[in-house]
Amino acid sequence: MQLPIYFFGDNHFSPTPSLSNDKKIKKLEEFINSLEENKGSIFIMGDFFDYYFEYKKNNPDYFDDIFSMLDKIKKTGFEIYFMAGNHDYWIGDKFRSYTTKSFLVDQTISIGAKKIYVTHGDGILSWDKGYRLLKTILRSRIFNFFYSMLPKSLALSIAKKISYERKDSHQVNNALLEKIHNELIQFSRKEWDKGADLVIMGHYHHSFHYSENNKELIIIDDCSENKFNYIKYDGQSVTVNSI
Ligand SMILES: [Mn+2]
Repeated sequence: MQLPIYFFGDNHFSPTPSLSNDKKIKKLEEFINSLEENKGSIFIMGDFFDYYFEYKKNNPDYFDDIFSMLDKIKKTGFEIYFMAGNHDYWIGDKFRSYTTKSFLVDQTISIGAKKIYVTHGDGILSWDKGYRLLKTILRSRIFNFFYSMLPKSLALSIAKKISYERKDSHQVNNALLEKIHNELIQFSRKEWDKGADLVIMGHYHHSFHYSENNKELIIIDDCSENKFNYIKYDGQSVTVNSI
């Protein structure tokens, strides 16, 4: 993996056109153009798409603009890594071909001075039990097989409904937020004990930075139409930035 590494995610690009979606695509372009280097790595941490399901053939052209942008980034000299989120787990060979490597499970990256544990961040909380079961079902081969048989327009409308109802929490009260952070710190401690220096995740759509004993947890905020949040790791240190 080339340094520096830029981590971001939760762009939630929509399969249906909208002004807000166009603005988000522009923001991604603005971010890419702002990079001073012409090589390094882009690490997309999941929920890049609000909905992505890849068919064996005849895929809808919802994301062609984004694919051509990924193509351009890669041709510039950047490597592109992708970790699936809860909205875009159903990637296939087509999407993979635009990335250097795509991951369906959490990764530990050992490069430079730090060991970094990367996760999208869903399914960690103790009260997510029901969700974890749903996650197993939705990711199963049998579900994928039957879902892929549905007419594409029906599949999209079902997905939109699920996505709408399961929108990752944007607004939570402070008491719940504290509970969430405590659980994510507990989760991180396990990875720190296993040797990670830094745990990074997205999914929660806000930023949070915690450290103890030289170990760190960073939750990266999302990439909206107004603000593109990212982390830069240069092999020595990590900075949290936005554009
Ligand atoms: Mn998510």
